Parts: sequence; structure tokens; C-alpha cells
Amino acid sequence: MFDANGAHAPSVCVVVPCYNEANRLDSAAFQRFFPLHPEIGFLFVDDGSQDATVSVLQKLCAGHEDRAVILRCEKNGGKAEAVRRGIVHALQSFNPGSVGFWDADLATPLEALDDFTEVLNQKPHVEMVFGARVQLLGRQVHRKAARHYLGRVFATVASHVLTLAIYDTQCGAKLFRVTAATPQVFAQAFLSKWVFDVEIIARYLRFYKYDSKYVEGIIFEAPLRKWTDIEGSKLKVLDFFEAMRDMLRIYFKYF
Ligand SMILES: Nc1nc2c(ncn2[C@@H]2O[C@H](COP(=O)(O)OP(=O)(O)O)[C@@H](O)[C@H]2O)c(=O)[nH]1
Ligand SMILES: [Mg+2]
Repeated sequence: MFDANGAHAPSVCVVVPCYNEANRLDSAAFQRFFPLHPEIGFLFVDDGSQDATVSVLQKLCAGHEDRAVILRCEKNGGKAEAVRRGIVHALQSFNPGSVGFWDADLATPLEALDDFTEVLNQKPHVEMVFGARVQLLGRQVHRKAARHYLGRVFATVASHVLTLAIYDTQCGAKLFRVTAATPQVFAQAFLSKWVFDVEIIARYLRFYKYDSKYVEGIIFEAPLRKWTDIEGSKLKVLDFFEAMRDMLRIYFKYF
């Protein structure tokens, strides 16, 4: 088990939301990563999966209990709530120096965690490191055209709503330094289902009295070396419209 007193607990705790991931979860990739990174722990949140996700996770964590644990939610509550619960659990139980979340399909390879933790170590003022999916020559960032363009429309609207020059709010790879803001930001359920990433930033803005310049300074977008559109996404085209509606709700609630 992670050490409940925090004494030997990994200093980075990454929440991996899992809903019916039995067929997609790359257990081997996680197991290869564990011994190389004793400072990074994983909290897999099973969100009431109806498939074999729990037994796949149990096998994956067996023998690695010091850095891989499972949190089970009886009922499916959606990614936002699973991530939130995972982070609250990590903050209360493991006393980590940073927390984050990572999509279970490893669209962002785990190796990017090295880059993210390096940023937090090198830049003490940075509180958030977000993966940014930018297709640059020499990088392997491949998104399907439709997802890319819908994503760009969404991200542009998001940056206007947030009044921040942010490029990619929706990448499922994010790390947060634990500060006074963190427990407050994750304390209450999010109102949005898919765009809770935007809502997290809105809550940081609220915490820092809507000082956009300051919040821009504590976010670091890390361009990913590799990002793959993994088959089996649970996001549908209709969700784009739901996401836009959620963004309006965020706008009226926070701004
Ligand atoms: N907890 C939870 N996680 C979910 C749910 N739906 C998707 N996820 C997780 O969210 C992450 C991204 O899901 P994915 O379907 O790949 O979405 P996409 O990459 O944005 O198209 C994965 O870790 C999924 O397991 C859900 O209902 N509950
Ligand atoms: Mg995915």
C-alpha cells in the first residue's frame, strides 16, 4: 500500500479514470514504468465498469501495491467525478507533492510524465502542467482531422471564456502542484461532464481573484512528443455540442 502517513508515499500521484477499459488498458506499459519511477504512484479509479476492468486492474497492481492502488466507485459517475474523487482521495491519503490525471488509453505515453515532473521541479512558480497536442515536425502527434478541427474550435472558445491564451485545454494528461488552491479546486463536484478541464482552470481563476495574468503564469503547456488517437473513444460527435453547452454554463457560473 501507499504509506498512509505519507512518509514513503510516492510524491506524485496520478489518477487514471477507468470506465470499461478492460480491452484497452495497456497493463504492460504501466508495469514497465513502475520500477523506473518509484516517485510516481498511480491511483486507478474504476467508475462502475461493467466489464472486466476491475480484475484487469487487480492483476496490473498485484505486486506493485506500493505505487499502484485501485479506488472503486460503485456507480458510474463520469470521468469528471472519477478524476475529482481520485484527486481528493490522493490528497487526503498520500500527502503527495503533486497530483494529476492521465487517460487510461495512454494516448499520451507515460514517458511524458518525466517531462511534466521536470517542469514542476525546475519552475517553482508553475502550479499546473498540461499536455499540449501540437503537431510539429519531428513530433508524433496524430489526431483524426475531424477531432482536430472540432478540438481547435473548442479550444479557441475555451481560451476566450477563460480569458487565457491557452492552446489545449482538453488533453487528458495533466499534473498539478499541491498548493493551497488544490484542495479547494477539487472539493466540489463539477457541473460539466466533459469540459471539467475548463472548469478546473475557472476554479483556479476564482481562487486567484480572476487575475488572468497571474494564472497564465502558473500554467505551463508542455508540447507532447507523442500523442495517439486511440481507438475506442467514448466521446461522440454529439458530445461536442454538449461540451459547448457546458462551456456556457461554466461562463455563467464563474464569470
Ligand atoms: N471514470 C470514468 N472515466 C471515463 C468515462 N468515460 C471515459 N472515461 C475515461 O476517460 C479517459 C478518456 O476516455 P476516451 O474515451 O479515450 O476519451 P477521448 O480520448 O477524449 O476520446 C479514459 O481514461 C476513460 O476510461 C466514464 O464514464 N467514467
Ligand atoms: Mg482517448
